[in-house]
Amino acid sequence: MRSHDTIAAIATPSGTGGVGIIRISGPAAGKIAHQIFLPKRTNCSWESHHLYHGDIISADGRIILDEVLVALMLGPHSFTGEDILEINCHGSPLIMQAILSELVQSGCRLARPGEFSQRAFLNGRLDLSQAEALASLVAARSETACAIGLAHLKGALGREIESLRLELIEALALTEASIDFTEDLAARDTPGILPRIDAISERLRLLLDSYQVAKLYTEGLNVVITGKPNVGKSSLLNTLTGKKRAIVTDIPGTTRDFITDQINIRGMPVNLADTAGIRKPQDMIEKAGIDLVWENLAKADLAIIILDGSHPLTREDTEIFAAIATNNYLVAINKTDLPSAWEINEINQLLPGSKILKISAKFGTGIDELKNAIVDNTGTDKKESTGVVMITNMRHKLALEKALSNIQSVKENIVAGMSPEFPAFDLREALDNLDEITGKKIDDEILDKIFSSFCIGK
Ligand SMILES: Nc1nc2c(ncn2[C@@H]2O[C@H](COP(=O)(O)OP(=O)(O)O)[C@@H](O)[C@H]2O)c(=O)[nH]1
Ligand SMILES: [Mg+2]
Repeated sequence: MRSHDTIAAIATPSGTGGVGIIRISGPAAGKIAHQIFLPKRTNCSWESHHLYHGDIISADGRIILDEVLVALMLGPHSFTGEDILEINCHGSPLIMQAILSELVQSGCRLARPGEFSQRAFLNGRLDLSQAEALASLVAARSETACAIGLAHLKGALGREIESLRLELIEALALTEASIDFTEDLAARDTPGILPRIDAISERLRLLLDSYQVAKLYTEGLNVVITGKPNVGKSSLLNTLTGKKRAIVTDIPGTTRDFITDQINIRGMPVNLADTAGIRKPQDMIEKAGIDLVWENLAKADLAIIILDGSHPLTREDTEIFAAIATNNYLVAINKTDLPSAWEINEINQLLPGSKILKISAKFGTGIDELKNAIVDNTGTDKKESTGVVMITNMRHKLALEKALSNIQSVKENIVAGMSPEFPAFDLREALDNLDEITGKKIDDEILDKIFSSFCIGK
């Protein structure tokens, strides 16, 4: 694809910084470079992918806008596949805006969000899964999310999809061969077809399974700290985050709002929420706070039930056990720095098989064990080590689910003794669904929607 217009955008975040980068891509990039850049040395040869030192000057040549380093990267060997000019100027928003205005005066159009990546995709420099990986890499909130984004950018997902495509094409070729040469033949008579189909569906399933785990590393694990008033929920939030995030007092019912913060445990972002203590509410505000707890508990990946080890258990504690028993939870007995008022086996019967930890939120004891238990509870370490390519993107998940359902109908039709046209049809559908992931076959409207969620300048 050749674009007719040349686009420009500030690629670095808004605000002040040491350096700011402005990107220009399109057919006029070279001409604009000559117009606005005055090299320090007279013999500037404008070799591709070389940095040159000089000034950016206004169109009339009278004002120096900044002293910069510029590089011209000639297509097709550039990020977008087009000619690109990159200006490294000083990171002042005023300077960057002035240069951008000058570029617009010289004929550039302001780039839309994601337009550089969209051009890279349309020029075959990246497949769609790689372009999307760029956006998730930029937005990643944990080391693992970065690693997954980088692996996809390097083509890991694209290669897995390509290899699945080849398997599908082979299965389709075998099936179609029987349509062409034999009449009244059932698809199940195609040699070796069923084991192939089973292998494909197993690989699709593995990719789909990776979504839950990868989602934890990209979006984080949602943990709600719950329990009756005064057991130390807010103290635990503060100890886990290392900040005075929530107010701690010995007055029951201090926390009324839903207070959230994020920490990182063994590379996993954990979204923590401190909540109002659950009891019979004493006023409207407390009731609203407690209603919010129930709402959020229903959505949480994990609840931490806090109990006060220094006071006897009460009906409020056991009511929480009863209400939460269907959730995924851990029990933390707090205030273990004080003499204990009850024995663990009192709750073993009420919450059989649950993981119970002893902590002191006030003095930080048992906190590392609790952090480990939070991540162990997700069971991710085991799955991570299987070395499967992981998917993190909802669009990819939906496409893979559709492909898996196509493959399931292929199998059902083969087993039911249908003629080969039926599985051939579903195999083609499965191919189309996989092609949506890499963008081999995709609607322009969907493409525009995908790229419009990217940052400007990417
Ligand atoms: N001794 C002791 N006191 C604690 C501990 N954790 C919290 N507290 C005290 O218990 C009271 C209630 O704590 P808070 O965190 O506000 O409880 P919440 O109502 O569950 O949020 C405060 O006086 C805290 O200082 C602990 O581990 N040991
Ligand atoms: Mg509190």
